[in-house]
Amino acid sequence: MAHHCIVYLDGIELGRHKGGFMPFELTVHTLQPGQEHLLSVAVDNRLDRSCLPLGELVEPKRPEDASTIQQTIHFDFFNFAGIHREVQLLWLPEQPIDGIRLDAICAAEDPQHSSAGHLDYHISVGPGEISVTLQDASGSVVGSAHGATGRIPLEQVERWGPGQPVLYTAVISLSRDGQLIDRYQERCGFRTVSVRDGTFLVNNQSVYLTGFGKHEDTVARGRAHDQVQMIKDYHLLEWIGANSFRTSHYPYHEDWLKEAGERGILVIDETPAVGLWFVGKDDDHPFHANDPSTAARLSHHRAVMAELIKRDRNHPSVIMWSIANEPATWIPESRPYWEALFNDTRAADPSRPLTVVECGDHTLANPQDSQVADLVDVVCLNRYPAWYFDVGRLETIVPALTKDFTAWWERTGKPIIITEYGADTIPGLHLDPPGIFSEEYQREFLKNCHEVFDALPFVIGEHVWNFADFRTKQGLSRVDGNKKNIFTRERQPKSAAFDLRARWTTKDL
Ligand code: GCB
Repeated sequence: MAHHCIVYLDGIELGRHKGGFMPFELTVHTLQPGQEHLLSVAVDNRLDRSCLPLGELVEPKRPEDASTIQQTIHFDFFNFAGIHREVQLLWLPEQPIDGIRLDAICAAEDPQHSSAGHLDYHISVGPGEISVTLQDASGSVVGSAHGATGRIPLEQVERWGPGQPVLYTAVISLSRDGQLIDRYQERCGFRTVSVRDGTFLVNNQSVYLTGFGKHEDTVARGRAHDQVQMIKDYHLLEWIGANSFRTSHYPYHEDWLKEAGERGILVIDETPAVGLWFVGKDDDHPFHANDPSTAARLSHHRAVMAELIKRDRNHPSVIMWSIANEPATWIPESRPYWEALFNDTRAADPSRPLTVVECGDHTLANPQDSQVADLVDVVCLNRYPAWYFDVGRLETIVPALTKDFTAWWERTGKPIIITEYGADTIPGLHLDPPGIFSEEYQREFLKNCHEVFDALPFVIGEHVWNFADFRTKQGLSRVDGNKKNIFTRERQPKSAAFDLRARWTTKDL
């Protein structure tokens, strides 16, 4: 529900929720079988400085403006209003299974062979007896345990990994007085993730990430989830040879993570913390300790981070948490904000690497000033050479990026994923020599970037910005939305799609 909602039953408020992308539940005890009820959901997509993403509600400054408050946003995707995910009425037993945490543990060593492992589980539940059985990928039961918290040891586990979607199924049953009350099935996968010596390791094998930053954005549905479109997008990801994507710039519908698990696709899972940028004047930044919206936003950010981990931690596809996209990391006063979030996130999930995606302006987001460079496990950089800087000058890409990335590596010793790089491309516009906005420019742009990535061993992944054209607010630099993408909004390929497919499906990266 974007971004605030109030739920009413028969006109009486049941509850409310802030935050547009995560599910929430409300309990109702007054429904009667055979009676008609009216469930209403009121949504409000206005964003203020305490929200994520961050927005501002501004008093009109000029008499010719309408007298209503105006919404400004500091992010580059359309602020769709409405109900974007399902509203479901579930008939549940009293005190049902309320939360399932599965930690599928296996040793990092010996990735080629199956080895011993165990499933640690924790079920949040009221009174009753819990039993858990674990089935392997073929459906055979391989272990079981009783109690709300427990461990199922396994002599041999088969690993989940990129392109290797081996999933187990935990079946959790709740009984009371010998009666089955509730049952739930959750998929899980045994794999390790770590960052070591400038590499990203899955099952102790180094992985080079190929793929995209995406958006939940389609012509017919805006930001609302569409299962058919999602499957189409997965087919395109597989066709082009992408092994990963980032849920830029907010948590996606959970089906995206489930499907990634079923297909062996790796996901960088991002919060809606975008737009933490200057708001108005230079000294009006979002980290002022004496600004009440800073404290409100930090507490909301901590809450959405916790919600995200709770919802997504069981998915083996999630290999890293992205705490924010393009915040003003160079502001010294932001340090306590980041420390709080990193401490929370590491405590909640010590098993996954963490990142904050640094902004595309390398003069601001630089390794000397970044207040998160020492906190992240992987440096994630958005970069737009020969576009927002030196526009049209493709020859600047190799020297500029080489210098920039080398500085980050020398300062941090951490591997780098390029989480965004791209140039707006109008499909069907052909120019020789390659001028900006043409398909030729996009191809040359990518070729030059890839030359740098291939030459620097500490660059461990490339996510093109973006997968498919998407709607944004109107502005002089946006012609019918953002066009930096490899597919059109209707999911037809631009010329560069074939270059990427050749690179990602044949090259040993
Ligand atoms: C960025 C942002 C992304 C924008 C992109 C662009 O750095 O992270 O949300 O869409 O630049 O195209 O300007």
